[in-house]
Amino acid sequence: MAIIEFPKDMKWGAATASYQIEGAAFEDGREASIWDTFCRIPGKVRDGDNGDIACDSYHRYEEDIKIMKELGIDTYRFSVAWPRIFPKGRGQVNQAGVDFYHRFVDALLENGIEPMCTLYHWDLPQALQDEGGWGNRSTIDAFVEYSEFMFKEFSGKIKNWITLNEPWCVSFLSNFIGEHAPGFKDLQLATDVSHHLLVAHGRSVKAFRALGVDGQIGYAPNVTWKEPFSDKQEDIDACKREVAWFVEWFMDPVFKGSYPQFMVDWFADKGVKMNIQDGDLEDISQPIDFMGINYYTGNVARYKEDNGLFSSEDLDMNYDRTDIGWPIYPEGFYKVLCYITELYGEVPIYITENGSCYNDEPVDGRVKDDRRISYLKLHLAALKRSMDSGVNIKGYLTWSLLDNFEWAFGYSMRFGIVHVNYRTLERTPKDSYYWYKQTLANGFYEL
Ligand code: JSK
Repeated sequence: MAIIEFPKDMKWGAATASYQIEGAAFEDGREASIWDTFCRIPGKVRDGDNGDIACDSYHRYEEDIKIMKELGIDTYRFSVAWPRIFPKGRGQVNQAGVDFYHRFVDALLENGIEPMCTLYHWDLPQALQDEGGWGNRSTIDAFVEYSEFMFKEFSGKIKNWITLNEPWCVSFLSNFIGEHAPGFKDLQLATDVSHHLLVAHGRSVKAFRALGVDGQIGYAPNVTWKEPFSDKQEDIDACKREVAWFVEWFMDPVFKGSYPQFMVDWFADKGVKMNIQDGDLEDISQPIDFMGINYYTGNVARYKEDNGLFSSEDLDMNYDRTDIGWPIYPEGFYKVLCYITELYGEVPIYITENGSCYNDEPVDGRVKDDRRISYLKLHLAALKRSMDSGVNIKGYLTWSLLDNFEWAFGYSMRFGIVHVNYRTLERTPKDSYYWYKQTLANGFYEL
């Protein structure tokens, strides 16, 4: 037994994203995003689920905010649906969509909850995809137009901004692995998308500075950790590539103004060419105020000739897995945070997502999700250990406030600390919700 205690000024919160919770998919002038389209392609999303209704938070946000207030969080991370603001991606603003986010943000502020706004959490307007989406540099300009509009409109209300959520998922998972919208399997396209996303991020940060917005801005890459199975150089190198796909690929350009050469070479060997224009890396490497880090899982891995993109394989170490099948690996959380700090210095970090999938259902009105509590305890202990090692953690936001639409898994995978009944839309706080509430109130917990 040990007491894990956090600094008094640490920020605590919970996170969600527009397409995963809002519903009201075609209300008040919102038009299609790439996820509306993708969900309608047979076989792409489990059980043919889609975000048409989701948690109906578009209509039930007052109830959701009551739940947050009762939980005692400082910060709520949500995302804005770009196609509610610009239904065609650029040009004509949809005032009804803008009004919704004003009502919502005002309600958060009235309840003493600090909004943290993600501008891009995967719901690209379909109209932009029709012109090539993130594969086309014109989407960069559309994103800057959208983000500038949001900065001006919500300046003074929203002080915490995140340009992009999980650029690895937006590029490689969506355009190379093909599991997420738009669902392509093209490594060149995915690499181009990764670069265009970073340029869009950098130019959005530039616009934020030029407008003199009062607040802080960052982005939220998802990371993992691969621990070498042995001290053989080939195992170490394989793990280094796997980690760099998430870390150095998306952070070196921002913090150092260059791509990691060993990865550029590796991709070149796969026939990938870097399509970088003059000024791109200067735009990308704008100073940011904080970095959001999303961490769920990691593993032990080793070299395996010609296996996958990086000649590596994950090992089955018999670690416990969450219900989505991801190994529980809190040590990787500690290691990757230390690694990031070693590479880029003591950049302020918010954990913008960390949490687990367990599909426990209510029994007599109670959800006994002690496995989620255990996951949280282990990861918060690793987080605390990283802070003791010099990682500059400012806050921790759990994924997710609510069970919600888990992308290609549809509604079958539940990450919430609050259960949602998708038939009645009833919310039931789980045991983990009460554990989190107590931990926030105390500033410590017993491991
Ligand atoms: C959860 C990562 C944002 C928020 C949450 C999914 C994810 C993922 C999901 C990787 C992945 C699949 C599948 C196969 C092989 C790669 C959401 N986060 N979430 N975060 N990350 N092989 N590699 N070595 O819902 O909206 O990969 O990948």
